[in-house]
Amino acid sequence: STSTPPTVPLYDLHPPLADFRAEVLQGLSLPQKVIPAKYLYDKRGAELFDAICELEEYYLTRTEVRILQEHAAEIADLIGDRALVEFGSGSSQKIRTLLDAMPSAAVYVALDISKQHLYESCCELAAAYPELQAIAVCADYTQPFHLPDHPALGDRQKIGFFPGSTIGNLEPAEAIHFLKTAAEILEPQGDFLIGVDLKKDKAILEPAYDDAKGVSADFALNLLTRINRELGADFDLDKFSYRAIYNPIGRIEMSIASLTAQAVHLDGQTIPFAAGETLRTEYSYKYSVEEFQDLAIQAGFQPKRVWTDPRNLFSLHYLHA
Ligand code: AVJ
Repeated sequence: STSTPPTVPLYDLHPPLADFRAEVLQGLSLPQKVIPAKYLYDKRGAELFDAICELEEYYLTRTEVRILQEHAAEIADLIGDRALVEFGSGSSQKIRTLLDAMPSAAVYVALDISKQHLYESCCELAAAYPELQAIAVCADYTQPFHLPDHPALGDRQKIGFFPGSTIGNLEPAEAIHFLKTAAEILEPQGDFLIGVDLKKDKAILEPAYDDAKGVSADFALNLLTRINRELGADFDLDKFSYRAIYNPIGRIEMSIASLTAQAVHLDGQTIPFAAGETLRTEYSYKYSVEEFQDLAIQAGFQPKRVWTDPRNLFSLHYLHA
Protein backbone atom coordinates (compact mmCIF):
# COMPACT_ATOMS: atom_id res chain seq x y z
CA SER A 1 0.00 0.00 0.00
CA THR A 2 1.10 3.57 -0.49
CA SER A 3 1.23 6.05 2.31
CA THR A 4 1.15 9.81 2.06
CA PRO A 5 3.89 11.59 3.93
CA PRO A 6 2.32 13.07 7.04
CA THR A 7 1.99 16.80 7.13
CA VAL A 8 1.34 18.82 10.23
CA PRO A 9 -0.40 22.16 10.50
CA LEU A 10 2.20 24.92 10.75
CA TYR A 11 1.24 28.25 12.29
CA ASP A 12 3.82 30.95 11.66
CA LEU A 13 3.41 33.72 14.24
CA HIS A 14 6.29 35.56 12.56
CA PRO A 15 8.66 35.98 15.51
CA PRO A 16 10.88 39.05 15.03
CA LEU A 17 14.24 38.10 13.52
CA ALA A 18 17.16 38.41 15.90
CA ASP A 19 19.86 40.81 14.76
CA PHE A 20 23.02 38.69 15.08
CA ARG A 21 25.39 41.49 14.04
CA ALA A 22 23.91 44.06 16.43
CA GLU A 23 23.83 41.63 19.36
CA VAL A 24 27.44 40.52 18.78
CA LEU A 25 28.71 44.13 18.50
CA GLN A 26 26.78 45.08 21.62
CA GLY A 27 28.05 42.04 23.59
CA LEU A 28 31.66 42.63 22.56
CA SER A 29 31.50 46.25 23.74
CA LEU A 30 30.65 45.31 27.35
CA PRO A 31 33.30 45.23 30.12
CA GLN A 32 32.61 41.48 30.43
CA LYS A 33 32.34 40.44 26.80
CA VAL A 34 29.38 38.16 26.16
CA ILE A 35 27.55 36.55 23.23
CA PRO A 36 23.97 35.33 23.82
CA ALA A 37 23.93 31.52 24.12
CA LYS A 38 21.16 31.16 21.52
CA TYR A 39 23.75 31.91 18.79
CA LEU A 40 25.63 28.70 19.59
CA TYR A 41 23.05 26.76 17.59
CA ASP A 42 23.78 27.20 13.91
CA LYS A 43 23.76 23.95 11.89
CA ARG A 44 27.23 22.89 13.07
CA GLY A 45 26.47 24.04 16.62
CA ALA A 46 23.29 21.96 16.76
CA GLU A 47 25.28 18.92 15.55
CA LEU A 48 27.96 19.51 18.17
CA PHE A 49 25.33 19.87 20.88
CA ASP A 50 23.84 16.52 19.84
CA ALA A 51 27.36 15.07 20.15
CA ILE A 52 27.66 16.59 23.66
CA CYS A 53 24.45 14.80 24.66
CA GLU A 54 26.11 11.46 23.76
CA LEU A 55 29.27 12.11 25.81
CA GLU A 56 30.09 9.90 28.78
CA GLU A 57 30.72 13.03 30.90
CA TYR A 58 27.45 14.76 29.92
CA TYR A 59 25.06 12.87 32.20
CA LEU A 60 22.11 15.29 31.77
CA THR A 61 20.34 13.96 28.67
CA ARG A 62 20.55 10.27 29.44
CA THR A 63 19.59 10.80 33.08
CA GLU A 64 16.53 12.85 32.17
CA VAL A 65 15.43 10.28 29.59
CA ARG A 66 15.77 7.56 32.25
CA ILE A 67 13.66 9.55 34.70
CA LEU A 68 11.02 10.03 31.99
CA GLN A 69 11.10 6.31 31.12
CA GLU A 70 11.02 5.18 34.72
CA HIS A 71 7.96 7.29 35.54
CA ALA A 72 6.34 7.43 32.11
CA ALA A 73 3.10 5.70 33.14
CA GLU A 74 2.60 8.00 36.14
CA ILE A 75 3.48 11.11 34.11
CA ALA A 76 1.23 10.07 31.21
CA ASP A 77 -1.60 9.61 33.73
CA LEU A 78 -0.97 13.05 35.12
CA ILE A 79 -0.99 14.62 31.66
CA GLY A 80 -4.32 12.92 30.93
CA ASP A 81 -5.90 14.30 27.77
CA ARG A 82 -4.26 17.70 28.03
CA ALA A 83 -2.33 19.02 25.04
CA LEU A 84 1.43 18.80 25.64
CA VAL A 85 3.05 22.08 24.68
CA GLU A 86 6.83 21.89 24.30
CA PHE A 87 8.78 25.14 24.63
CA GLY A 88 11.73 25.03 22.22
CA SER A 89 10.89 21.66 20.68
CA GLY A 90 14.08 21.48 18.58
CA SER A 91 14.27 17.97 17.15
CA SER A 92 11.19 16.76 19.09
CA GLN A 93 13.11 13.73 20.44
CA LYS A 94 12.49 13.73 24.20
CA ILE A 95 8.76 14.00 23.80
CA ARG A 96 8.84 10.49 22.31
CA THR A 97 9.62 8.99 25.70
CA LEU A 98 6.39 10.49 27.02
CA LEU A 99 4.33 9.76 23.91
CA ASP A 100 5.32 6.10 24.14
CA ALA A 101 3.46 5.94 27.44
CA MET A 102 0.46 8.03 26.40
CA PRO A 103 -2.79 7.16 24.63
CA SER A 104 -2.24 7.33 20.87
CA ALA A 105 -4.75 10.15 20.39
CA ALA A 106 -2.52 12.61 22.24
CA VAL A 107 -2.24 16.24 21.19
CA TYR A 108 1.21 17.80 20.94
CA VAL A 109 2.10 21.43 20.21
CA ALA A 110 5.72 22.11 19.24
CA LEU A 111 6.85 25.71 19.80
CA ASP A 112 10.11 26.83 18.28
CA ILE A 113 11.60 29.94 16.73
CA SER A 114 13.42 28.08 13.96
CA LYS A 115 10.64 27.44 11.41
CA GLN A 116 12.31 25.01 9.03
CA HIS A 117 13.76 22.73 11.71
CA LEU A 118 10.49 22.91 13.68
CA TYR A 119 8.42 21.85 10.70
CA GLU A 120 10.70 19.02 9.56
CA SER A 121 11.05 17.59 13.08
CA CYS A 122 7.32 17.80 13.65
CA CYS A 123 6.61 15.95 10.38
CA GLU A 124 9.08 13.21 11.37
CA LEU A 125 7.34 12.90 14.72
CA ALA A 126 3.95 12.69 13.01
CA ALA A 127 5.30 9.90 10.79
CA ALA A 128 6.48 7.93 13.84
CA TYR A 129 3.20 8.52 15.74
CA PRO A 130 0.44 8.38 13.11
CA GLU A 131 -2.41 8.83 15.61
CA LEU A 132 -0.81 11.83 17.24
CA GLN A 133 -2.27 15.26 16.56
CA ALA A 134 0.87 17.33 16.19
CA ILE A 135 0.73 21.08 15.65
CA ALA A 136 3.78 23.20 14.85
CA VAL A 137 3.87 26.82 16.01
CA CYS A 138 6.73 29.07 14.97
CA ALA A 139 6.92 31.65 17.74
CA ASP A 140 9.23 33.38 20.17
CA TYR A 141 8.08 32.05 23.53
CA THR A 142 9.98 34.67 25.49
CA GLN A 143 7.04 36.96 24.61
CA PRO A 144 3.37 36.22 25.41
CA PHE A 145 1.21 35.15 22.43
CA HIS A 146 -2.02 33.28 21.79
CA LEU A 147 -1.88 29.63 20.82
CA PRO A 148 -3.55 29.04 17.45
CA ASP A 149 -7.22 28.34 17.16
CA HIS A 150 -6.90 24.71 16.01
CA PRO A 151 -9.81 22.24 16.41
CA ALA A 152 -7.61 19.76 18.32
CA LEU A 153 -6.89 22.48 20.87
CA GLY A 154 -10.32 24.09 21.29
CA ASP A 155 -11.05 24.19 25.02
CA ARG A 156 -8.55 21.43 25.77
CA GLN A 157 -6.32 22.12 28.74
CA LYS A 158 -2.61 22.54 28.13
CA ILE A 159 0.47 21.40 29.98
CA GLY A 160 3.92 22.86 29.33
CA PHE A 161 7.02 20.70 28.76
CA PHE A 162 10.50 22.23 29.06
CA PRO A 163 13.08 19.44 29.28
CA GLY A 164 16.87 19.35 29.21
CA SER A 165 17.56 21.93 31.94
CA THR A 166 17.34 24.55 29.20
CA ILE A 167 16.05 26.86 31.95
CA GLY A 168 19.62 26.71 33.34
CA ASN A 169 20.83 29.06 30.60
CA LEU A 170 18.74 31.81 32.22
CA GLU A 171 19.67 33.80 35.31
CA PRO A 172 17.22 33.04 38.16
CA ALA A 173 15.30 36.32 37.68
CA GLU A 174 15.01 35.59 33.93
CA ALA A 175 13.89 32.03 34.73
CA ILE A 176 11.06 33.40 36.89
CA HIS A 177 10.09 35.74 34.08
CA PHE A 178 10.14 32.85 31.58
CA LEU A 179 7.88 30.71 33.78
CA LYS A 180 5.39 33.58 34.16
CA THR A 181 5.30 34.16 30.40
CA ALA A 182 4.92 30.43 29.73
CA ALA A 183 1.99 30.28 32.18
CA GLU A 184 0.33 33.11 30.26
CA ILE A 185 0.80 31.32 26.94
CA LEU A 186 -0.84 28.20 28.45
CA GLU A 187 -3.76 30.02 30.06
CA PRO A 188 -6.20 29.32 31.60
CA GLN A 189 -4.31 26.36 33.11
CA GLY A 190 -0.57 26.36 32.61
CA ASP A 191 0.75 23.40 34.56
CA PHE A 192 4.34 22.56 33.74
CA LEU A 193 6.76 19.63 33.47
CA ILE A 194 10.31 20.90 33.59
CA GLY A 195 13.71 19.23 33.70
CA VAL A 196 16.32 20.86 35.94
CA ASP A 197 19.93 19.84 36.53
CA LEU A 198 20.82 19.43 40.21
CA LYS A 199 23.68 20.97 42.17
CA LYS A 200 26.48 18.50 42.69
CA ASP A 201 30.23 18.09 43.15
CA LYS A 202 32.30 20.10 40.72
CA ALA A 203 34.28 16.93 39.96
CA ILE A 204 31.16 15.76 38.09
CA LEU A 205 29.98 19.14 36.81
CA GLU A 206 33.16 20.51 35.26
CA PRO A 207 33.96 17.50 33.04
CA ALA A 208 30.33 17.53 31.83
CA TYR A 209 31.09 20.97 30.36
CA ASP A 210 34.74 20.39 29.43
CA ASP A 211 35.02 16.83 28.19
CA ALA A 212 38.12 14.81 27.36
CA LYS A 213 37.37 14.69 23.61
CA GLY A 214 37.00 18.47 23.43
CA VAL A 215 33.48 18.45 21.98
CA SER A 216 32.29 21.07 24.49
CA ALA A 217 35.27 23.26 23.51
CA ASP A 218 34.47 22.85 19.80
CA PHE A 219 30.83 23.74 20.51
CA ALA A 220 31.80 27.05 22.13
CA LEU A 221 34.62 27.87 19.67
CA ASN A 222 32.23 27.27 16.76
CA LEU A 223 30.66 30.57 17.80
CA LEU A 224 33.84 32.36 16.70
CA THR A 225 33.84 30.44 13.41
CA ARG A 226 30.23 31.49 12.91
CA ILE A 227 31.01 35.15 13.64
CA ASN A 228 33.93 35.01 11.19
CA ARG A 229 31.81 33.41 8.48
CA GLU A 230 28.53 35.30 8.88
CA LEU A 231 29.81 38.68 10.05
CA GLY A 232 33.23 38.78 8.39
CA ALA A 233 35.25 38.96 11.62
CA ASP A 234 38.85 37.72 11.91
CA PHE A 235 39.00 35.72 15.16
CA ASP A 236 42.15 33.56 15.10
CA LEU A 237 40.95 30.34 16.72
CA ASP A 238 44.50 29.30 17.68
CA LYS A 239 44.68 32.31 19.99
CA PHE A 240 41.63 31.45 22.10
CA SER A 241 40.82 28.61 24.42
CA TYR A 242 37.63 27.34 25.99
CA ARG A 243 37.01 27.03 29.73
CA ALA A 244 34.17 25.86 31.95
CA ILE A 245 34.34 26.72 35.65
CA TYR A 246 31.86 25.88 38.40
CA ASN A 247 31.03 28.94 40.46
CA PRO A 248 29.75 27.61 43.80
CA ILE A 249 26.91 30.15 43.78
CA GLY A 250 25.44 27.44 41.56
CA ARG A 251 26.39 27.86 37.95
CA ILE A 252 28.83 26.62 35.36
CA GLU A 253 30.42 29.61 33.64
CA MET A 254 31.47 28.85 30.08
CA SER A 255 33.79 31.24 28.31
CA ILE A 256 36.47 31.63 25.68
CA ALA A 257 39.74 33.10 26.95
CA SER A 258 42.15 35.12 24.85
CA LEU A 259 45.60 33.50 25.05
CA THR A 260 47.44 36.74 24.25
CA ALA A 261 46.79 40.47 24.00
CA GLN A 262 45.25 40.85 20.55
CA ALA A 263 42.76 42.76 18.44
CA VAL A 264 39.86 41.34 16.46
CA HIS A 265 38.23 43.21 13.59
CA LEU A 266 34.51 43.26 12.99
CA ASP A 267 32.38 45.67 10.98
CA GLY A 268 35.16 48.27 10.73
CA GLN A 269 35.64 48.13 14.48
CA THR A 270 38.71 47.00 16.40
CA ILE A 271 37.91 44.92 19.44
CA PRO A 272 40.79 44.64 21.91
CA PHE A 273 41.35 41.54 24.05
CA ALA A 274 43.79 41.59 26.98
CA ALA A 275 45.81 38.43 27.65
CA GLY A 276 43.53 36.15 29.68
CA GLU A 277 40.41 38.23 29.03
CA THR A 278 37.27 36.14 28.59
CA LEU A 279 34.26 36.22 26.32
CA ARG A 280 31.33 34.56 28.09
CA THR A 281 29.32 32.12 26.00
CA GLU A 282 26.94 30.57 28.56
CA TYR A 283 25.84 30.19 32.14
CA SER A 284 24.34 26.87 33.14
CA TYR A 285 22.56 27.25 36.48
CA LYS A 286 22.17 24.30 38.84
CA TYR A 287 19.51 24.11 41.56
CA SER A 288 18.76 21.91 44.54
CA VAL A 289 15.18 20.56 44.50
CA GLU A 290 14.21 23.09 47.19
CA GLU A 291 15.86 26.01 45.40
CA PHE A 292 14.02 25.28 42.18
CA GLN A 293 10.72 24.80 44.00
CA ASP A 294 11.25 28.18 45.64
CA LEU A 295 11.92 29.75 42.24
CA ALA A 296 8.74 28.16 40.84
CA ILE A 297 6.72 29.53 43.78
CA GLN A 298 8.09 33.00 43.03
CA ALA A 299 6.78 32.56 39.48
CA GLY A 300 3.31 31.73 40.85
CA PHE A 301 3.43 27.91 40.63
CA GLN A 302 2.79 25.25 43.25
CA PRO A 303 5.41 22.49 43.15
CA LYS A 304 3.38 19.26 43.14
CA ARG A 305 5.79 16.45 42.38
CA VAL A 306 9.45 15.90 41.69
CA TRP A 307 11.24 12.87 40.28
CA THR A 308 15.00 12.31 40.48
CA ASP A 309 17.41 9.52 39.58
CA PRO A 310 19.12 7.25 42.15
CA ARG A 311 22.37 9.25 41.97
CA ASN A 312 20.56 12.58 42.42
CA LEU A 313 22.00 14.05 39.27
CA PHE A 314 18.86 15.49 37.67
CA SER A 315 15.30 16.47 38.58
CA LEU A 316 11.98 16.56 36.75
CA HIS A 317 9.43 18.87 38.37
CA TYR A 318 5.68 18.91 38.00
CA LEU A 319 4.41 22.42 38.75
CA HIS A 320 0.75 23.34 39.19
CA ALA A 321 -0.33 26.76 37.95
C1 AVJ B 1 21.13 23.24 26.50
C2 AVJ B 1 21.48 24.84 28.23
C3 AVJ B 1 20.81 22.61 28.79
O1 AVJ B 1 23.61 23.95 30.05
O2 AVJ B 1 23.78 21.79 29.92
C4 AVJ B 1 25.94 21.95 27.31
C5 AVJ B 1 24.03 23.71 27.10
N1 AVJ B 1 26.50 23.94 26.79
N2 AVJ B 1 27.28 22.00 27.16
C6 AVJ B 1 23.53 22.89 29.41
C7 AVJ B 1 25.45 23.20 27.09
C8 AVJ B 1 27.61 23.20 26.82
C9 AVJ B 1 23.07 22.93 27.95
N3 AVJ B 1 21.65 23.42 27.86
